[in-house]
Amino acid sequence: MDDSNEKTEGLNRRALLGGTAKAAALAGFGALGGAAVTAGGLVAPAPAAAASGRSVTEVKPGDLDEYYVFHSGGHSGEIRIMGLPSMRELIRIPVFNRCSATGWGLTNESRKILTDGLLPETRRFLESRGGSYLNGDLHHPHMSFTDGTYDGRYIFCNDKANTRIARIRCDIMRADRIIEIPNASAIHGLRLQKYPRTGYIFANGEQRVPTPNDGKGLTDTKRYRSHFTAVDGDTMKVAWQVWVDGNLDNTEADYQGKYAFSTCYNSEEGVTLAEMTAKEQDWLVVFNLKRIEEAVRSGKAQVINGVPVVDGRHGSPYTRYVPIPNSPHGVNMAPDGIHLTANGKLSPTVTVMDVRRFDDLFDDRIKPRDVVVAEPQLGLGPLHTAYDGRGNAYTTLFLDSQVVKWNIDKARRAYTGENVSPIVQKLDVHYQPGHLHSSMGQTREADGKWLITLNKFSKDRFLNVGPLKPENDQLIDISGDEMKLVHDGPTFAEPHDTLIVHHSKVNPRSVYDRADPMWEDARRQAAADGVTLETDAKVIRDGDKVRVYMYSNAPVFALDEFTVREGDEVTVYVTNIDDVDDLTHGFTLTNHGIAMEIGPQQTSSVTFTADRPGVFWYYCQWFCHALHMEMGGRMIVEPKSA
Ligand code: CUK
Ligand code: CUA
Repeated sequence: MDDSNEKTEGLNRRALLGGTAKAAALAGFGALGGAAVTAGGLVAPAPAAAASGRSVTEVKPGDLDEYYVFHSGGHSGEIRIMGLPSMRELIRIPVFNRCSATGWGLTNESRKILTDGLLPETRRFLESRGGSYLNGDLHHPHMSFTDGTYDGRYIFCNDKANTRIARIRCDIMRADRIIEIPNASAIHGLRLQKYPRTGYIFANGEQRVPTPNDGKGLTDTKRYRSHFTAVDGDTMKVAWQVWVDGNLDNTEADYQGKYAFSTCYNSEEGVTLAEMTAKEQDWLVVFNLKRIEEAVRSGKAQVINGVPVVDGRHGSPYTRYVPIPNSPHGVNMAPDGIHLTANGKLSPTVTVMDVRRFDDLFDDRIKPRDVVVAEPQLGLGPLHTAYDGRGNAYTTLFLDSQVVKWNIDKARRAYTGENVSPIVQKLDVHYQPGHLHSSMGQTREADGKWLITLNKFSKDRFLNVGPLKPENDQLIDISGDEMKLVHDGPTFAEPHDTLIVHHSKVNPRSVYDRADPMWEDARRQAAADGVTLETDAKVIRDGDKVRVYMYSNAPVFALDEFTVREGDEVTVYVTNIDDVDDLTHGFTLTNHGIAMEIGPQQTSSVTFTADRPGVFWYYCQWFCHALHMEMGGRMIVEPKSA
């Protein structure tokens, strides 16, 4: 497609649509598959205009990628790590899901992480359901910051499905703490304090529910509240919550450590789609961190379910509401530390605010809309914006199936009446993009090299694999004046957001530290049993509880058999004493639904009831040695009557 035509025509068409944009958008959301064609009026997209000749995405065999990509797994509940520019998937991090390969959700160590942070009533609810949730909906992974850029300590992410937040240690790429957020419902937007450090994790409870949600006043929607939550990232405890008007969507933080921001839809506070979209304007809520902290410190917050909650609805000193057209979705801070964009979703506009004006707004020297410095019309269905650090912004247009590159300064000038178009280029993507992310783009070190758009539909871009199609994550080279589409990347359900982190920021271990806190319980139990995890192979009987300790050293388990009695509760501890890069063992117990990874220098354990007499082999499922197939042993279960 000819971009230069698209540039001029695009704008006119959009201007023409202006008043009916919302109707078109809503119609489009109702018929997603054809939305690009019907709502946008576009002709069929041109084939991928990949870089002609040389491939900029090629990473030669044996060479390493320049960036880590931490890719959300959406309702698969996991995170994937990819390399960029190759877009190769490198590994997966199980978080809210169960994992057949690693035993996440099955081992005692992972179950502890999955259950420890649940609220008491949730634990009761899950008791008859295996003790922990099986699913999660992971939208937003973000790396911890120090001084406005990534520090490689942690990745934090949300679970919209079950109102949780997880912290992942970047040294081992495993979650070490998962907490359920009280009072709130459906944690959606999640961002981190950028300055001076993380600090807070800001999390939006998207759904409005009665507070407390205790079965009283069920249909009295006036009692329904959305909760904005700040969690202390060091302790993983909820620091405070704020009630707001409307439904909280996405969130963001500034580079000064003063404010957090959330987009809200449903300013109508309706409960049906028609009610929720009735008004032409919703808002961005600005949270004044100092004032909220001060209120909590001086006891002005009410404590609900153990959490200090302040009322930040209209008129409170803690918040300000900036009207934004219409049902805004993404909110993105520019690396210049000045500009903040709220993306209109049902409005073809992106609203640009100058965060330096928020002090005046809180002191009531200016009106809420006075913080707005630009509001360019970009196209249909703007959802998220990324930045290149050179003054340009890139916004996904969900309904138009495009990314639009635009210039912030020109948008500001146009807003003051100057006759200048901020739009630099529009590029077709395939199809219906949600999030997009630029390399280091959510830090003050944005380097303007790469952009990934996370497209919700792939349709005809890949071999047909049946009714459920992959998503399509497209890589765009933004290093030049023009955006160039260079790679199509199929992914399984469903990346909502991603992080592009320069490899220099991340430095994981290759073998575990024997002192790792992850298997603290195993260490304590072994000490009580007089067992040394690294050197002992022992079976300890304790009533009808049996603890089996063994270590593994390619290609053998230290125990090639152990005997228990039918009905025993058996815990198997395996310590991998191999101290070699990439030498992971596994422990799979046949016909017991048990499998777990044991990384080099790691201890893993699993507990089950040996409820059938017989001989059951266990084996190592991680190919580790020329004699890997022989690495196994027998569990002998004697019948009760014998
Ligand atoms: S949300 Cu999915 S496209 Cu959950 Cu960040 Cu915008
Ligand atoms: Cu150990 Cu395969």
